Order: sequence, then C-alpha cells, then structure tokens
Amino acid sequence: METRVDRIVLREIRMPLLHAFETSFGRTTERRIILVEACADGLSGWGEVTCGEDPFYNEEWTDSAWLMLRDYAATDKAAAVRDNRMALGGLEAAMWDLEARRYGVPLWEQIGGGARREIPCGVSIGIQESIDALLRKIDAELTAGYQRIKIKIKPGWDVLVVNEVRKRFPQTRLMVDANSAYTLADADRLRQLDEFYLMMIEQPLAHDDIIDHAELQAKLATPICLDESIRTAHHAEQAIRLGACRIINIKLGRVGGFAEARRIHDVALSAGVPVWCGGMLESGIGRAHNIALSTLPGFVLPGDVSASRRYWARDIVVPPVEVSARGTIALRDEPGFGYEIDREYLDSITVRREVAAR
Ligand code: OSB
Ligand code: MG
Repeated sequence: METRVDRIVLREIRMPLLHAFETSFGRTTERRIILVEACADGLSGWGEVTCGEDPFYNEEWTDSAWLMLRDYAATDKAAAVRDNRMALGGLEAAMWDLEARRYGVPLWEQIGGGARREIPCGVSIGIQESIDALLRKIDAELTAGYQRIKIKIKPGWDVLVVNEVRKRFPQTRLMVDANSAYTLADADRLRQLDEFYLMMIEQPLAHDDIIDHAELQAKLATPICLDESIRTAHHAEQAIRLGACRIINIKLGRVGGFAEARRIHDVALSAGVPVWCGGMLESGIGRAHNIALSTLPGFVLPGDVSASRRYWARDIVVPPVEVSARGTIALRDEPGFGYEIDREYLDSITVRREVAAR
C-alpha cells in the first residue's frame, strides 16, 4: 500500500499463555510477539506479526521477522522480498489501521467489510494429556457458547479421539486440524474420519502441497480445508481448480496482509468456496484485525477467533475481546481496529523496541 509514514516502531512483547497450546508440530507456553506501529501526522496504526517462536508452522519465526522488518520491510527493497509474509503482513496491517484512522472509520469499513455486525466464533483446542481432559475442555467451550469445535490431531491422536468426542457430542459442529502431520500413505486412516460427519479436515498433508490434497479429497467424503498450503490468491485458484479443498482458512499473516487476504476471499467467493478466519494465538491487536477481516461477505463459517480470556490473564487491549453467549463477537465502531491499547501494560511486557528507518 502506498501510504506515507513518518516512523515505524518495532516492539517485541512477551505474553505467557494461560494454557499451553500443543499441535502436531510443537507446544507453545509463552508467546514472543512483534508489534508494528506505523506513525504519521500524530496518528498511529498498529499491526501484529503472527509467526511462531520457532519456524515450525511456516519458515518464519519471531527473530527472523524482527530482522525482516528492521532491514527490509521499511525500505525500497521490500517489493523484491520473497515470502516472509508474516513479517511484511504485520506492517501491511499497521498501514491499513493507520489509513482507517486517517479517514476516521473502523478498520472493517476501510477494508470493505461490514457484511455482518457480529462474527461467528469457534475454538481451536490443542492436543491434551488425555481424552477425558479434552472432553472437559470441549464441554466448557460449548457451555460458553462457541459455535464450532476444532481439535488438533496427529498420528496416535486421531480416530480414537474423534470417536470419543463424537459419541459425547453428537450434535456439535466439529472439525479437526492435522497441521501437515500425514501423507497420502495415511489415506485409509484419514478415510476412517468420514464416519464422524466432520465439517472439515484442515491441512492433513504437506504444508506446501496441493496435488496430494486433490488426490486425498477425491477419496474422502469430508471436505478438506487448506491452511498452510494457501499463501496467495494464485494458490487458492489452483487448489480450487484441482479439487484439493472445498473450504479455505484465511490467515492475515500467512498470506501477507489484508490485500492478499481479500484476493483469496474473492477467488473463493466467486468459486462458491466458503472461507473462515484462522488464528495464530494473537494478542488483542491481531485478534481485532481478524475480527475486521471476518466481516467480508465470504467469511460464512465460524473462525478460530475467540475471547481474550481463553489465552491471556491480561490482554493488551481494552476492553478485552469478549464473546457473547451465542458465540459471537460484536463489531466496534471506533476508528481503526476498534480497541484501546493498554500502554502501561504494553510497556511493562516490552522486551525490545527499535525505530525502523524510513
Ligand atoms: O493451524 O490453525 C492452526 C495456532 C498456531 C499455529 C497454527 C494454528 C493454530 C491454531 C490456534 O489452531 C488458533 C487460535 O486459537 O488462535
Ligand atoms: Mg491450521
């Protein structure tokens, strides 16, 4: 985006998670999050870099993103950078927020959203110590009102677990996410999941694959949803054309910001493929951006966008993000991303700060 900025401030914060989050690729107990502040004309726009602490979900991690932002993002070399979308996307999102504030409109309006006044919410539940612990967690989330449950699976924590969950919660909108833990050789095992009438299986195969997913989708009744494999609208177009997925998870960071997220959304919408907003254990800032994104018309399925209190004892935004008893988050009408930043708390958890030249 061609927005003029006077100054870009990078900040790394540390936020301990209330509950460790475990996927097929690892376990997270504390987040190291980079925030990007884009300043101009006395206004600040904010973005969040959504990469993990290690390069296990994709190739980026907190320290690589810091260097990418410091040495490239704010220079005329940025356009030539390949991938590193989460780092660049953090700045891109800050620019959108800054633009929204310049016009005095909410971010959801600035990006062309606003198709709904409240967004439907689901939860993503990590791998647990026991099936009993998982069942208790699901029960608590349903009691809180969440509209859809996603559980993480991996070889050894899949068919048996889903069977128990389904027995206990026969009516719940349920899905699984494998984070690339399987290969085509596991097709028979994955096909066993068909009997549980799941909404979808998210990213069963390799993070960079489309063709094997198409072969797998042809063998499954359950829709495949792609996450890791879709970084661009071009990928989305190819995946849909090949029949590699019937649903797409859109994450702002993974695709490099609102501009590409909208392009993917548009490709999916015109193909009749539903999309939903994924999550990356964001602080309140990234969470607020996800809420804005979720108001585009094609975001018809509940996202992994849930309440601050599921992650943090204290969030950096005020008020914290809250979810209604019917499992929705209401839009806010303040300019920009819609929440106040708790500056005092933010400063107290900031471990480094640097002004990137412009
Ligand atoms: O694959 O959707 C994923 C968290 C970290 C990395 C990848 C994923 C996730 C989640 C958590 O599922 C979603 C959330 O609650 O933010
Ligand atoms: Mg996923």
